[in-house]
Amino acid sequence: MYLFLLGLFLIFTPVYAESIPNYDKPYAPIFTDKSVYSWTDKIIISVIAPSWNSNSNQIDSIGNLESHSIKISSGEYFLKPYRLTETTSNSGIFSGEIILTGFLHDVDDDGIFDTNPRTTGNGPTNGFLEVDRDSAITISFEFADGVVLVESVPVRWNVGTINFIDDLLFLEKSTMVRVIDLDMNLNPEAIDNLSIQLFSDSDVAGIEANAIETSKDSGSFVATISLSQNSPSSGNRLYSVSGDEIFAKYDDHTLPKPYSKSDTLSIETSARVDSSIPLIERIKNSQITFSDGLGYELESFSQNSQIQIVGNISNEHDFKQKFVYMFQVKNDKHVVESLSWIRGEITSKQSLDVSQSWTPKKSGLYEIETFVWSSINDPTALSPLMSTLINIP
Ligand SMILES: [Ca+2]
Ligand SMILES: [Ca+2]
Ligand SMILES: [Ca+2]
Ligand SMILES: [Ca+2]
Repeated sequence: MYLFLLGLFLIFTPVYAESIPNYDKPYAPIFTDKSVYSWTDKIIISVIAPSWNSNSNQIDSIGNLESHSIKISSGEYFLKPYRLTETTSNSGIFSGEIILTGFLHDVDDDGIFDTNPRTTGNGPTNGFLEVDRDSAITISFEFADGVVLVESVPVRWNVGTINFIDDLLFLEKSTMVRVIDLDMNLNPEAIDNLSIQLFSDSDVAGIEANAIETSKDSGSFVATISLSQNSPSSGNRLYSVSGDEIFAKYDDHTLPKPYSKSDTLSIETSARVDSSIPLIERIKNSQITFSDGLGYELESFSQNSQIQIVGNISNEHDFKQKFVYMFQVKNDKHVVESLSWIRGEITSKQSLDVSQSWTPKKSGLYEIETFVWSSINDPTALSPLMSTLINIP
């Protein structure tokens, strides 16, 4: 009885030829290099199928047999059979790639289509496949008779992002603007580019800068621009003055649902432009002097008689500046007896006298401090603090 069963087992156990997989180990997961793709991406496909490594001394292939084919499909379009080749002669891992070719679409609103949709190729690296915006790529492999492995990855468009690489921009220096829109990597084997509009408070017409893809397959685009107050806007140079806001705008014509395929969204960012001169050197604050009510310089002081404290600031730079000039009087116990300020704007190369009256009520030693801030709300010092000691007899 036992011998009879064993005999049957031997008879019915199939014996495979070298090129046919081991049915007892139906292990062949399919992998893609990303979990989501855009419409013109490259897809790298790997299939782990050790049982298809028929010859450990040579590179084997899978997918090109009619009986055990690989099909790569995007709905109505497909590549079949598609051949994948072993990564090394004994790896049992098979790989290949295809390039998605999207559909006819104008990505920059110039009236000209920017894609070349086509479906062609039989592997392992020459495949091109048309694909729609909201679809999926399905890879199937008939691993063994009646055993079909399937992997599916979604394809969709993305909303682009834009940002300045620096938080604060400086005049007469260059800066970079970056757009990330994976949908604009129209050719994953070449550097693509797109245009960014830039304008400033001082030049609302602005410029159109060309942003270059950072590598062949990054979908990240960078434009280098310079900001100048001495030259008009031209090329990648934008006219602006200190204090301007600089705007960068990218029009995304490749938007995901719920947008329609023909929708456009302007993606914008802005940054403040500042002079490259350090803040503390923006305004020159001179030593104070003292005068009487008629403007004559005071040689001595006395209790209960009014003193005019006269300060002077100058703007040696070629841009106008807003400022707040502060007077502060402290007694010998460091208690503030008087605090006042003058708010104003100083034009380029201008010198301004600022004065404030003060009447000492008691004798003693007083410290008079003057300082310049950019505003009451923004206590950024535009010059070093100046301090003077006076004695009231
Ligand atoms: Ca092999
Ligand atoms: Ca176009
Ligand atoms: Ca590219
Ligand atoms: Ca997009």
